[in-house]
Amino acid sequence: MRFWLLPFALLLAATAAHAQTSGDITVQSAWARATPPGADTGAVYLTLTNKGASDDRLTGVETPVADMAMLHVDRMEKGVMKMRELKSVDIAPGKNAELKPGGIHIMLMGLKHPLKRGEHFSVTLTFAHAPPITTQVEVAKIGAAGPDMMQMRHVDEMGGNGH
Ligand SMILES: [Cu+2]
Repeated sequence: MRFWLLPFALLLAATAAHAQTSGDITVQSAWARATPPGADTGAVYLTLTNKGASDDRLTGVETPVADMAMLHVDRMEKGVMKMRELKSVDIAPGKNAELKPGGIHIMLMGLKHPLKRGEHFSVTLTFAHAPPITTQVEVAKIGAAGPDMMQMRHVDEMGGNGH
């Protein structure tokens, strides 16, 4: 019994570390790309879920690793990818708001040190209604399309060969 319970408990602990709930909002899968030496900007991606019955919004982000964190969205303008600042990100009731490459992201400006693969750092998210959430961001490799774990799953689906 002991031998069966131990891995199960570890699995639960790992799962809990990657999802945080505050009020009706849950944040999970927070990750960032590693940054090359000398870069002073980075981006954080994560998924927000609203389990409540009313609208909420992500309104602000703070992190100790950068001077400033802003909400940005990528969009094409005359064939050029540009980033626009967002005041907030809507999280509709019963829905996910996914911050991911090529879309909405948390822009880190004035990085205090490069983000290294395998490291973790904290971000604090503030919302229009839910109390603030502080979560850990996992740093994936430079140019990653997703967190390291998702990356592995992706490779599996592609039949074992990467990109
Ligand atoms: Cu940006």
